[in-house]
Amino acid sequence: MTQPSAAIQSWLDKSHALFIGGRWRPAAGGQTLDVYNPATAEVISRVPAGDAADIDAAVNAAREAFRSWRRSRPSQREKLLLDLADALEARADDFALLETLDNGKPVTFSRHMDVALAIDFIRYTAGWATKIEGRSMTPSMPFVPDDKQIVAYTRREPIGVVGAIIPWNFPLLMAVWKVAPALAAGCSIVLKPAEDTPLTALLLAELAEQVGLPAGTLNVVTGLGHTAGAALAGHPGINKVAFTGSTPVGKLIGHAAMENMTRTTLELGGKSPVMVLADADIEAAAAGAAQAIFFNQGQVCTAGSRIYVHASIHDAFVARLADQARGLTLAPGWEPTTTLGPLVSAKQQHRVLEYIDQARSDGGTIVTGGGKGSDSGYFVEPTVITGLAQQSRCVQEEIFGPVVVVQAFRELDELIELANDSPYGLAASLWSNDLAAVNRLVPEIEAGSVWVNGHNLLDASMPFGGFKQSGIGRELSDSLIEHYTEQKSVVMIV
Ligand code: TXE
Repeated sequence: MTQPSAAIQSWLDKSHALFIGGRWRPAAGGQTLDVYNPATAEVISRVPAGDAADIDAAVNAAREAFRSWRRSRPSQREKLLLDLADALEARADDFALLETLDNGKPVTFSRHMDVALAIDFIRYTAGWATKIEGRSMTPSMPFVPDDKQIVAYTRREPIGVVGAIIPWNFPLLMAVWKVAPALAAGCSIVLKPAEDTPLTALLLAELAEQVGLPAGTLNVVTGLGHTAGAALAGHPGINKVAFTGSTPVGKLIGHAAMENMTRTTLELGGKSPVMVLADADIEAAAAGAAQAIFFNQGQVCTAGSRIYVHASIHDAFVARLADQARGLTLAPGWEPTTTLGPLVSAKQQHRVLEYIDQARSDGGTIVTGGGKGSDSGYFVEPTVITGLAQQSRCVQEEIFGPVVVVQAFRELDELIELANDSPYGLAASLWSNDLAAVNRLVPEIEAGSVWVNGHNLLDASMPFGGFKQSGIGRELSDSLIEHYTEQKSVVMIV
């Protein structure tokens, strides 16, 4: 095992604190939460269990900071974000190892996906700070004397204090997906990381302090969802809640936010179809489909968890997909050869194994996998299932683990129906070089992202979010302008 460096070990061992108003302090109630290493089920650190009193203090600190931060020069905000990205880059290896110890994911992915993408995204978003614009209009208004002029324009103003609640599957990346747009737009923010994976958010706050982000602009409160999270979502002092997590919790948050007319963006669950047409390059499609479901142990909101493959190539495809699954190396994430780590928690492992049992009792065939694959830690083997009906739970519900169901289709109309037969609509991928078929399908698929001959083709410049119960609003791209600012119409008679 790669042992954490002495510096990281002492960071893990220290008494962690909440970051509120530029100061580090214990939770008001004095409680802590244990942080587990999912590969060993051992406690590796403890963080404060913040609750409503801490959320209140953090929101007040953020409100206070917002008074001057909203007037800060855009170029200053851009520079601070670029400094934050540089500071993150300088500690990239530490962040990657912490993410692996906390979440379980293979360290190669932590370093070259999670941390690398977080750095890129902060840099991309920094540039928007100086590009927030309004429009000028030429209204025709009655009763304005002819010798007067009407000057009319719109301003984009920072929305205010943002409450961000994030999940455990990409802890650092989800933190920066909320923190960077908020800060670029001139908002202050209270961040509540997931209780399972709070570590990199705390280290990120240390970097924010180091680069000189003004006190109170970024606040981090670790704690449980139904206490700290609920207090944040329902707090009248926040102007916007940005949430990524499960659809049921997203609905609770949406209801709570609506009480105060708090603006919301919700990035929720998914059950994304992978559609393999008859002409597809079968090797590439099987390798791509394996990546689509097994990346991050399947704990990805866009995971390609339903595969629809043309009946003429179904058996050959399933054989290749199963080979891909068997070729993965299931081991602790810190080993450099690991390609599939443990799931994040005992709860998640239990949930995923229950779905596999459900597939068995629904008459499905477990082509490969189906077990834990290890007696220690929260592992689940990469699992390929066939022979299930469209209405079975494993086809309809988000499993959030390395488990994929393959079904056959014959006609494109049938494929469209099957693909859209889901409460979710986050993403979809198509594997084909038949341009006529691809262009027939793209407009029909109910999903916020459609990828062709690839999966998870995300970039900071492309809007990301869901149709249907996969959420409300978009992230990435220029969406901070819509979701982190208010629009004001100004009309003058001069
Ligand atoms: O998610 P939760 P859980 C899905 C996935 C997974 C399932 C359960 O299917 O198996 O959800 O995971 C906070 N008020 N996704 O239970 O509860 C919580 O503290 C306010 C998909 O871990 O949604 C954490 O910070 N906040 C998803 C965050 O919500 C509350 C990623 C997410 O946790 C709260 C994660 C409450 N009442 C899970 N209850 C994706 N789409 O990426 C919880 N939280």
